[in-house]
Amino acid sequence: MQPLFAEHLHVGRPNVGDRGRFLDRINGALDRLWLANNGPLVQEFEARVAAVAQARYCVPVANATVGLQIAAKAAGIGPGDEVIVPSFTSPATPHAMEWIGAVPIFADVDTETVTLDPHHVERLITPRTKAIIGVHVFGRPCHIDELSALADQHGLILLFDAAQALGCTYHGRPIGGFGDAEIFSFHATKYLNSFEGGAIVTNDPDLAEAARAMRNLGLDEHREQTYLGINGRMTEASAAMGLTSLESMQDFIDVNRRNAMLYQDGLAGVPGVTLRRQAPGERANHQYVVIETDARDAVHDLLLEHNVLSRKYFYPGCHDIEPYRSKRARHTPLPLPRTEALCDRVLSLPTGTSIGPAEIAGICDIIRTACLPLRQRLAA
Ligand code: T4K
Repeated sequence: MQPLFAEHLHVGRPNVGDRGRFLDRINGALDRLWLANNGPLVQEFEARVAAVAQARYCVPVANATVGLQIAAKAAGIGPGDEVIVPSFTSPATPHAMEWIGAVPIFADVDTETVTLDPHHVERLITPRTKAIIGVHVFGRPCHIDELSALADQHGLILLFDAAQALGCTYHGRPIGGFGDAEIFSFHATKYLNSFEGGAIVTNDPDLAEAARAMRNLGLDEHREQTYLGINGRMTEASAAMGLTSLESMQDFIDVNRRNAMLYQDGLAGVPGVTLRRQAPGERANHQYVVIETDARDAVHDLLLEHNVLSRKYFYPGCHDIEPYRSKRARHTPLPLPRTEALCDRVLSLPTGTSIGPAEIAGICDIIRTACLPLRQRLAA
């Protein structure tokens, strides 16, 4: 069979902004001989991200995983503390907690937003619970009001894994200013990338100060060793890319939005396929185009035959991966029926600036074929 596409199409193809601006920044760093340790580009990036998020403080870090670890420690989460997280997320979310000795406890999601179901979270709260981490999955904001009320009522820390949600809003306010802190990712596969990178954003001065020191081996601004630290520093090269990406942020979002609409039209009427929607009335970054279908594996495999590398984000659920699967009774005290159903049905499709109308039309045709009843498919 001749594949429809000669080259691989990827879900996470990086968006690249103005190369000239990026190279100028890199040259500046080389001229200054300042490449790491909170250099001027990192500081500029910090200010820009804080402005986008409308948060008082931003602490750029090497990636969102280490950002989650640092934010959790800075907020006061420690060994043995139970932290309620969704299972429907990147392994980065629970792994970051497990690495600092905390105990991820998996909660179910609701099917509309695929983010933490606050009712389920409430049932999981015990005297050992220290925190809740909501994840704005595919950029769709969590039930922030309900989770905030729960956190207040039970005296819990509330963090948001906002790795996928830069540029999205909740009740019209940018993601980044909610809970005790939120954590962004600028990994190459995110629509706004800094090669690798992340940022902790918060309105809490103490948390910001602790996080700033912790990312630098625990050294505070006076070079006093005040905290247990780690190397979570962002480099100047990453900040150069991040700043350049920020200048094209709206262009990237516009392309993503156009692509999402093309997929919506192209998949209309395909039996058994639904496209995940963004929150009504909110601004979205549209960086993930996600379908749900019972024929997920057939769709995935046929796309692969045509060189389209779709991604099963998130499959399996984190409660079903090690080290959590072996200690299911500890990490998953309640069944997660909605997560399990979702994990078997979701598929992320290529989008971003390397994907255009022709690619999307082809991908939609392949999906339509994969969803035909077998007899019609063989005849197609
Ligand atoms: N929380 C959430 C909710 C997250 O989604 C993530 C990351 C994190 C926390 C942690 O953030 P970081 O610590 O990474 O900052 C990818 C990304 O590696 C990961 O960052 C992301 N979530 C996750 C959803 O997706 P993989 O294993 O699927 O990525 P990979 O390397 O297979 O790349 C995906 C596709 O992109 C491939 O087809 C190849 C293509 N690609 C990739 C890279 C890196 C390119 O074309 N160019 C590239 O430079 O996890």
